[in-house]
Amino acid sequence: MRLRNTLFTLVALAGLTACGSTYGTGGGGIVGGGGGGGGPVGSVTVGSGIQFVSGHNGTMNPAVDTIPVGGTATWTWAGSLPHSVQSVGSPNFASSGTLTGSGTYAITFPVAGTYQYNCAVHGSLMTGTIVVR
Ligand SMILES: [Cu+2]
Repeated sequence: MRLRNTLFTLVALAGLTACGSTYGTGGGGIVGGGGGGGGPVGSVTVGSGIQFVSGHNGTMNPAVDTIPVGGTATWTWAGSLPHSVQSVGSPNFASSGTLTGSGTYAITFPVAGTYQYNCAVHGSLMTGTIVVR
């Protein structure tokens, strides 16, 4: 009995690992925007000026959000300027191009670490950090 339960656990974990991968080399890792079912999340407003603004603590450039391992960060565009989200260094993640005015981008972070990002249009003028722990 005990062995059987252990096997079940291992199989379940293997399943999670296979499906739970987020940022990879390609576009995998983008979690569909909007919605947002349970669980803690990072929430960042993109714009309306040249800034990322944390929805948690109001920090900007860098906007600093701390989320738990496995948490999701969501960026929501506002304002009339074009912006994007792109990682600085690895792992690689990026919104699909530059958006203006509205739209969202979300990604799940399964591994603890400090992830810096900026905007492809505004570079070092517009930065943020996601701390995952
Ligand atoms: Cu920008």
